[in-house]
Amino acid sequence: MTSVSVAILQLFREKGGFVSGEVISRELHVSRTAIWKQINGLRRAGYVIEAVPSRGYHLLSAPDLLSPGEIAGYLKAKLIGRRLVCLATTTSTNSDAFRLAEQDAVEGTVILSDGQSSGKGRLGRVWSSPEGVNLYCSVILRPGIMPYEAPQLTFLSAVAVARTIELVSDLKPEIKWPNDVLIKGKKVAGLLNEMNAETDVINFVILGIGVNLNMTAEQFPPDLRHPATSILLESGRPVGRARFAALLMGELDRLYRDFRTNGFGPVRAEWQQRCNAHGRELAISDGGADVVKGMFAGIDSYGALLVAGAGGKIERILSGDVRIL
Ligand code: BT5
Repeated sequence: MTSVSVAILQLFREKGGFVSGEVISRELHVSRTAIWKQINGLRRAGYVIEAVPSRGYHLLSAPDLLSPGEIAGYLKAKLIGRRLVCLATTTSTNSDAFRLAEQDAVEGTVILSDGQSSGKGRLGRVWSSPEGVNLYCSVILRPGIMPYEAPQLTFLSAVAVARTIELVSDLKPEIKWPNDVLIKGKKVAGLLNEMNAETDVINFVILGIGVNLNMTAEQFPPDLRHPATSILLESGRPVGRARFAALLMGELDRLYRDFRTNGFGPVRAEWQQRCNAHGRELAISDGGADVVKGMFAGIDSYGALLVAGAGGKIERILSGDVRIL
């Protein structure tokens, strides 16, 4: 999509209703003939645009495309999304982001793809990524923090995803330690953060975010580790992918800029509020019998789950299966 078409779409969204050729021409410094050509290009890409001689152009509907033009129309973020790379397909947006970050891509670059052929979960697991229905994106950050503080950014992305789900639906998402977002106990989003670091400096962090937006029941693989769902399945209404992507970038932007000024405190507080274990008793097992039991006591700055055992002794949990009793 050309930069003029992107700007025309932005004008349609800003002004609403009919926008005259004269206004477009004046604001974008392009001729009326050039506008006509761009409008026809947009129509070929699936946009339905009405043209009435005395009134101008009117955007009636937009395809559910994950294109820079569609996303830019909704995007208000300053840092996150200042460069957008939208792909029709790829192996994994995290791998693409890693490569771009190694080539000095600016902080805030976001890579999105319509589908992924080898979407990555944690520990070598696979993230199911059918085309055209969900959000798969990776954000490049260059935070001035120590490598051991990097898990803080995973918590930040979980809060951003939960906030965005609330913006587009009436659903009440919950966060499950360490990195899942759930709706009614079923996984709707997964986060995979990767980094390139030396002993005491982070070169960059990749926030990998997968959210099941419009996936149907048949599109889920049968052998998932935990029950899974999508926003469509839970709310009964499809979600515009570009709008969701832009709103998510907006929340990431707000949280990240606050994080850089005020540190991890605000993110930690909101994460703890939104955690499904908030105020609950937990049992943690290492695959076999329960090893620790106690009340949820939050998370620490290294990403550990804190559990208050009998007598108030705080245990730090770094891995394991967490059950709510
Ligand atoms: C995660 O791993 O939850 C991290 C997923 C991160 C995906 C994003 S998409 C954009 C970016 N690019 C990438 O290549 N990755 C990131 P984990 O906690 O290990 O969960 C993986 C497990 O969840 C799998 O083993 C399945 O059982 C299950 N699963 C796979 N696909 C799923 C889906 N679409 N929805 C819910 N569960 C799924």
